[in-house]
Amino acid sequence: MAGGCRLLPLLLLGLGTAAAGGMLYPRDTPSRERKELGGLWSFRADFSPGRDAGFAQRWYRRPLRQTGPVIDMPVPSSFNDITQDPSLENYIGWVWYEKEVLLPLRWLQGDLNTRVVLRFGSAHYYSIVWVNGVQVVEHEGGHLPFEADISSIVKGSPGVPCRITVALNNTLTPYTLPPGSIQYMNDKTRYPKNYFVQNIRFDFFNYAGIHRPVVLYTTPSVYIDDITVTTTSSQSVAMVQYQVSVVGSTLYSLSLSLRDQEGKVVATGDGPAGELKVLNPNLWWPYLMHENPGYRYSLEVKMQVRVNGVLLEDVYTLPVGIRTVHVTSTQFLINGRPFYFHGVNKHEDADIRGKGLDWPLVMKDFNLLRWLGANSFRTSHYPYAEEIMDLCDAYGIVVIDECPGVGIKMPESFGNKSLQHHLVVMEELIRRDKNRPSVVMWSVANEPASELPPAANYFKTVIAHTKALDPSRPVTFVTDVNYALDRGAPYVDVICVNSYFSWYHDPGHLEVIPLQLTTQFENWYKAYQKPIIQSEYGADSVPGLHSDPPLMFSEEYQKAMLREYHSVFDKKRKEYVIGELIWNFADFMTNQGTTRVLGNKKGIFTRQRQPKSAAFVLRERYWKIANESSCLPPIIKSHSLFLK
Ligand code: BDP
Repeated sequence: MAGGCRLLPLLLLGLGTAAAGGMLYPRDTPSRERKELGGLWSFRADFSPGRDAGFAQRWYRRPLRQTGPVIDMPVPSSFNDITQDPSLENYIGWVWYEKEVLLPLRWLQGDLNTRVVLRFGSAHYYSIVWVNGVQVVEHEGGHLPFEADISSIVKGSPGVPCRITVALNNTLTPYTLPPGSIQYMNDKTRYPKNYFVQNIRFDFFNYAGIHRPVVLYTTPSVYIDDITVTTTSSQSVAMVQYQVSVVGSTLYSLSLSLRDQEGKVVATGDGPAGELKVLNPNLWWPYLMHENPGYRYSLEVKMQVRVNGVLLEDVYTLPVGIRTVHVTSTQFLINGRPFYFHGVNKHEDADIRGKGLDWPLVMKDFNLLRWLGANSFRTSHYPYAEEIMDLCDAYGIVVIDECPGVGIKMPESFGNKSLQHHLVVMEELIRRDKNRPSVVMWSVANEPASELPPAANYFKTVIAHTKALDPSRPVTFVTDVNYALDRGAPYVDVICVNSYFSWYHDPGHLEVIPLQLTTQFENWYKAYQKPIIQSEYGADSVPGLHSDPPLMFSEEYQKAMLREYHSVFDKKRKEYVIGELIWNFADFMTNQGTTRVLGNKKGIFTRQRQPKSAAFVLRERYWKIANESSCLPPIIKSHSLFLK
């Protein structure tokens, strides 16, 4: 099986451990260096019956190639689609990765003043990491970073490559996020011995592997561990509140300077907490709301400390966007101006690399988003790579940042064990993304069974915890439950509703959309008086399949469905509907099933990022909305000017 004997005790240990310390993105600064560990790693999937041979034989104690055959595996990437082996594509259990790396001597020599940290952007789903055979970190969860200070291990052997071994398990349980379950097929007349499948209640392929960059980076032994920034502003003056935590000493001094994009210092401060005053601030504006969207200052934080007579200095530079977010009963305000989400839902998904970070793909997606006139997306259904989030900050793409709370359907997934883990995941997500101006709202889940009685306390607790961690942003979760039955909605700031009229309900009947959608909005608004986002709507289309009159799965049907929805959005956005996010930006891979043709085909782009007819409909609409609602002079309303 999927390492059942080995996996479960680890998960029990891992659950509920609060996220400790900071998780600043590793950057080169005058006091820090980073070394990328991407490329080919040695790899082996543990096909032993219990999936536990790697632990029994302690594969981490020796080079992996000495314990059996290995193959080359690219990092970052999912492992599933890299080989021709179907059993690896659908593999469940422990896989092993290994990389040997030579560290620069200057990191290791002399005193212990350099700290060496090994950091994973993400690895799916449960990771254990060893360096030179010594376990350095365990982490549960597939979409958030984790790291370990490995200084004491690597300092002992300068000039010798250090061996990084990772054991990774993609098994999901009712208590993981997302949840899943292993089902044994015990009918010996129908299935071979020990046959099992992994059941999931979410609609994307459970890709696994080291999905994001692995880096080694250095800091001094006394170092800036975390920075938290929040901003308030009026037209002519903004305040940047900061908090800095330093680890390794209490006798340090801190100085801060905020520079604009020309490099001019606009404010200075000192000490671990305070406020910087910025006169005539350049605000961070969303794409298409301003001629210079995504404006970010640079906050340079400098720490100095004397250790044994030696002056140590650590410098970290954080991009800072000054903007405010407010929610009223009918509007979503960014910098005091109404913001209408005209955007998409995405996935981290592409041919061959699965969910692995891929720069050409990332850039193509941002170019398509801006071509489309999309000003926002939701990170359906898990946190995306930090590199993607950086570009949202830089280009002014507004983000609803969603945690991996997708497919929470089983009653046991609402128990205390799941809840405690969910709280930790929110801590990890907020720790990572709290300083990002593009993130305007947290989403704690997608389509949970929020009609179940325990959902009330569950979401009340998760949302309260999220707000306590970050009082500066609204919180939501995305529902597909009827307004009268949903038990989580009382606790959200914005109602996010998914509906698939004429697709999953009344398939083929486009004519029901206006009535059903209008009723949906009116019911929700009457019940809660909160603004509403249509957080998903869509229809599958097989590219190149045409039919007029429109029939399901044709490109014409997808377009016609859009138009029906849009006519209702146009009425209701004058009232309290504050956004529309198409499902989905691009076709993506799912588990195999009778309703999935090589994956989900609700993309307006194909999986290879070519436009279907619906993309042009949406593009015309998004640019029209942007032009209507923008206060920009006409000259800059041409989309090419926004492509920087
Ligand atoms: C919604 C889910 C999304 C699915 C979509 C679909 O939130 O993850 O992919 O339906 O079925 O319910 O296409």
